[in-house]
Amino acid sequence: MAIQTIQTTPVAGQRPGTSGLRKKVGVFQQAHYLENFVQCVFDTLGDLAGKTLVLGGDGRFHNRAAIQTILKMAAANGVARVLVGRGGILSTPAVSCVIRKYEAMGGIILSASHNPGGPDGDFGIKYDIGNGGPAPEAVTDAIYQRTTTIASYRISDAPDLDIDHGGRSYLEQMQVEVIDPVDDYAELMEQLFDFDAIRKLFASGFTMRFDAMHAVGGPYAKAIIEGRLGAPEGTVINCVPREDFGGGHPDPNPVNAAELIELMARDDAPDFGAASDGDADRNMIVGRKFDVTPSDSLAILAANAQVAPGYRGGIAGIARSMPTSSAADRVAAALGIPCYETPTGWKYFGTLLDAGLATLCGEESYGTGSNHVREKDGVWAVLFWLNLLAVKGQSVQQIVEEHWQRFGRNYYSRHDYEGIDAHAAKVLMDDLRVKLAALKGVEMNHYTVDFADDFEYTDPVDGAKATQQGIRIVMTDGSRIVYRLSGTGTEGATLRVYLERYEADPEQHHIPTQQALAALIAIADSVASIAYNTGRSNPTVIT
Ligand code: VG1
Ligand code: CO
Repeated sequence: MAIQTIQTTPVAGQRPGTSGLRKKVGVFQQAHYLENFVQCVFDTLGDLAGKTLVLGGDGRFHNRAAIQTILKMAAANGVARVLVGRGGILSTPAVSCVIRKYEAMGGIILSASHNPGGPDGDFGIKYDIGNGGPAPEAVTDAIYQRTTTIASYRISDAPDLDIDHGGRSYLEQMQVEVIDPVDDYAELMEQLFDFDAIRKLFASGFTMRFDAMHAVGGPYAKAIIEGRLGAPEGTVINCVPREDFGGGHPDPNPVNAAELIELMARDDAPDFGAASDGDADRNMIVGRKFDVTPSDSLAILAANAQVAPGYRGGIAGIARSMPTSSAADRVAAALGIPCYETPTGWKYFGTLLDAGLATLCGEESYGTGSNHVREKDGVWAVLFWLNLLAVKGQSVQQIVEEHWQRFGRNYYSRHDYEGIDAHAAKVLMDDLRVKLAALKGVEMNHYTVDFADDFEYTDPVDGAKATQQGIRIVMTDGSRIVYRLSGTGTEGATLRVYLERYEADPEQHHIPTQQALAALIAIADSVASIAYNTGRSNPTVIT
């Protein structure tokens, strides 16, 4: 065994997006591509002597090969110890949990999350820092800068390591410990939620279907929900992580998890339905014949946090991404706690959680989480709902409708225009920016524009600034239209249009969502000339 220094040259385009570096598998398979990026991560971290690194991924195609490469590079760069999930498997929240529990320097997660996998699909890599959260922009910027000048990387020529059996071994001087992917995480969940109450709920005949979408949430949901909580076998479906996610799109929304939605729409549907994404940090919550929007889910968990032992002492604050509906703000106001509005991406919640300013966080994109780790957490959200259902003894629909009665309903929808021409998307956003100032006071479709701007954020803890985080048009009644370009896609551009309208009157709480938002949808199209600019008359995905 020897440590090699391999000459290389910079590869263009290695700037991490909303959540890590994501590219087609074929790009990651190019010579030096992964190695360059990983070396830049190590170079940015500085002295690695004596440090522990956590390593795992969502099991998608190329995961195992990438794990071996990274192990050999970690050894060659002087990392003291790596904790790697057995089979190369660790969900994103589990990596966060393990980093925190073992006080690791950080972790590398191999995942393109909700993006499709397989040889023709996407691959991705992201770095989590010592608090267990996504590297903040200062770190990802430094990594990116380094990718533009890299000249060599270090790697051991040792043979591949056995990662399929637990236990310790050595690679060069580095200790490698293969850990059970689920145990530490399951133990943490047991501390947060009332497992006895949930066990009783299942024992009483309560039925559930959890669709793991052939992704990494499967082993966690199976071990916890069927194993520790005693739900009958078959409660968790599609629970073996597959390299291509069974050919599906592991994005738990009503469009991609159509099979679950169809099941939940039947008269004999289970009491509760849920799904998680590729790396198990997203969650979808479904009742019988009733979908819960992620924005409502955050608000409802916040309003009822005390049902769970982990939050019995109350919550300090809530944080939500800007495009997420303001349903959580109303709960925060009622609780007399702050609600923070951050740019899209979990990395912006880390400082608020570390400082104890926020306890619960959420994004409209099916992401919910808390200060138990520093990533969003799909299985956690599902267990929180189970705890809530066990304590309340009501249906999902009853819980949501009672919430609306108390706080009002924030009608909410996101329209995605996927895979549009990148230049056309840029033109659309640039044109919108030019129009913003003139929109103030303009009346359209019975709405009057209160203000329109490009969202900017200054982190209240460390003062870091983020600009151009989404264009918002806010109406005098608080209704909003937000436009953003996705930072996770790998083909062309994706335009996201977020729509929100508040309705206090319970008599008006049962309008179909797209109908309730029709006037705003029309304004969104006309102000941004979406059809004209993108050549699309309809969104590709509506959630
Ligand atoms: C999307 C979501 C964002 C989420 C991100 C990562 O980003 O909108 O809310 O944090 O995905 O989620 P974008 O830039 O495409 O809108 V995941 O589950 O891919 O880690
Ligand atoms: Co994800």
